[in-house]
Amino acid sequence: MPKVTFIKSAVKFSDFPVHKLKEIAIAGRSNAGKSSLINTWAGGKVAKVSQTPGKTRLLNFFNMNESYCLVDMPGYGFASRGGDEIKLWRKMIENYLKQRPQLAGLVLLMDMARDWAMDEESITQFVMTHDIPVAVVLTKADKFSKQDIQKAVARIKKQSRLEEVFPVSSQTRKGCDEVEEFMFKAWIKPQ
Ligand SMILES: Nc1nc2c(ncn2[C@@H]2O[C@H](COP(=O)(O)OP(=O)(O)OP(=O)(O)O)[C@@H](O)[C@H]2O)c(=O)[nH]1
Ligand SMILES: [Mg+2]
Repeated sequence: MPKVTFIKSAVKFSDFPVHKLKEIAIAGRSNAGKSSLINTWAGGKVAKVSQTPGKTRLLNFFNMNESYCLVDMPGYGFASRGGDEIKLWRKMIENYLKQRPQLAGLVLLMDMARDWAMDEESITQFVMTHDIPVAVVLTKADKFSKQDIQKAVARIKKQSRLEEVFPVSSQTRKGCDEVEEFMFKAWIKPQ
């Protein structure tokens, strides 16, 4: 089990942790299961799982195995926050990208029940323009049969045109270690 420890929360560059570790951003719609996945990797509660989704407006930095850093990003996509939300989110990512050359990859989480949508497409395009690789993690797999999980993976691969699509359940831990292994091997290890 990876050793995950909370470093700090930050909004602006001056508050970001000072380190040379590579960083991997964990992004996705509110309620997608970002914090839950981090807690599953940790084997305990290090990230806040929101009762009221979409409350987190901060970047939360976590140390992963003393070897790299995970950044839990604020969720996007709550209608109540209006159409400008994705723009604000984009602006925050843009600032983060400009100021964090150590960003090594983006893990985009989405509920397996959902289809790839404009928000996911827009973030992926934006990040890939900056040469940051993207992998998709389909969450809450415990709610689906094996066959439906396979179908969902194929559907999202087709819709997103991305190759790396992983099904996970933070409830059963299934698939979570595979994602961790992928991130490390593909994005961290080759320095
Ligand atoms: N069944 C099931 N529920 C899950 C799973 N992962 C997360 N959830 C539930 O989904 C809800 C949202 O989880 P969070 O981890 O807080 O989601 P988040 O993406 O961090 O949300 P924000 O911080 O609001 O952006 C919680 O009620 C979790 O218990 C999973 O693998 N299976
Ligand atoms: Mg969260």
